Amino acid sequence: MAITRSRTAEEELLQKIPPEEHLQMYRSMVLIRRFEEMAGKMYMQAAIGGFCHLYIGQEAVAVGIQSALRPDDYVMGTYREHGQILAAGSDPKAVMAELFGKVTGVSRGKGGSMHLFDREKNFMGGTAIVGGNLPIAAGVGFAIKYRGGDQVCVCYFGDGAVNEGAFHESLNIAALWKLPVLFVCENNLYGMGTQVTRASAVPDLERRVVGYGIESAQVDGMDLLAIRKLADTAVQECRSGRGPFFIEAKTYRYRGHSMADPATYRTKEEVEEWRVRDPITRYEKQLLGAGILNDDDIQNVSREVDEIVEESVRFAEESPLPAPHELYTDVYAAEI
Ligand SMILES: Cc1ncc(C[n+]2csc(CCOP(=O)(O)OP(=O)(O)O)c2C)c(N)n1
Repeated sequence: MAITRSRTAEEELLQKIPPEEHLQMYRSMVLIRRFEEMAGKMYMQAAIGGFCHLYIGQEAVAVGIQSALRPDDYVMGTYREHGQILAAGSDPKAVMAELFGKVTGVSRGKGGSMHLFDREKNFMGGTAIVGGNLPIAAGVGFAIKYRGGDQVCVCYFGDGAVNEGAFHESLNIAALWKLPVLFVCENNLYGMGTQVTRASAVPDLERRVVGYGIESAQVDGMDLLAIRKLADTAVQECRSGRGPFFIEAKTYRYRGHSMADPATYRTKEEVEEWRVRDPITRYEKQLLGAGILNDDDIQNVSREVDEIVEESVRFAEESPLPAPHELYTDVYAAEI
């Protein structure tokens, strides 16, 4: 399926989705953007240690996909998962506290940026291993099927993961056993500093899944409404028991691979070209144009989100570090 977008389809969707849902999706994207900008700032002040991979530029993907899910569906994240877990509805305070390594964090301060978990939101974790989350997602899909449920497991990964063995093993078994897994490849064009054209023999990543007989589609990853539309279809496919679905979302990260990356492997012009297509600005214009939001609504969201982010930092700063004895808790499923 090629990338498709038409004016009328866009207008139809703008009208079809209730205004309060539009507001929620818009707020979610702005929250992720501001949260990530703050995380970057906190990292530079050494309040956050270790690695830190920001999601800025990719907000429409997680928010669009999440908007098509039910609360009992599952999500498997990557190490670029701050945006993915916030889209899933986790408390920004607990996410920021985790980045600070505090005991009030979503992983009680033991996971950090790359290992955010939230059992309550069925967010099954970030993973530091490229492609390492795909077999786990297949396992979650198997568990859903084994228990006779109709939930779906979304699995996010980057263009780099497509060249890992785990990708192929997971897609094969998911297709063979018709597991309800929605594979979402966030193709942001780079795996660290390597352009996808230098890493993948077939850079048109959607074609890489043809051999597994999996339904697939590409989508403009900077277009929230297009993602939402495709996600509705894809989630329905998975939920109906017809097996997995693969989405390639063509997106872009504005910042370097991690906070340690000055991103000298690409030009400023390239970054600017993508910024012109910014997913938040684009959606904002669509909502204003359709009269769904007005300037006051936009300002209210901005103020509200800034307060949430400020509060999350305050909460993280004031929270204690895990006590030394916590080294021995939550290590095994049962205490030993
Ligand atoms: C199995 C494995 N190999 C290598 C690495 C080092 N590594 C971390 S991120 C990354 C790039 C992955 O890029 P991509 O999958 O496109 O995701 P993105 O960072 O663009 O979101 C690499 C090679 C790793 N963490 N795991």
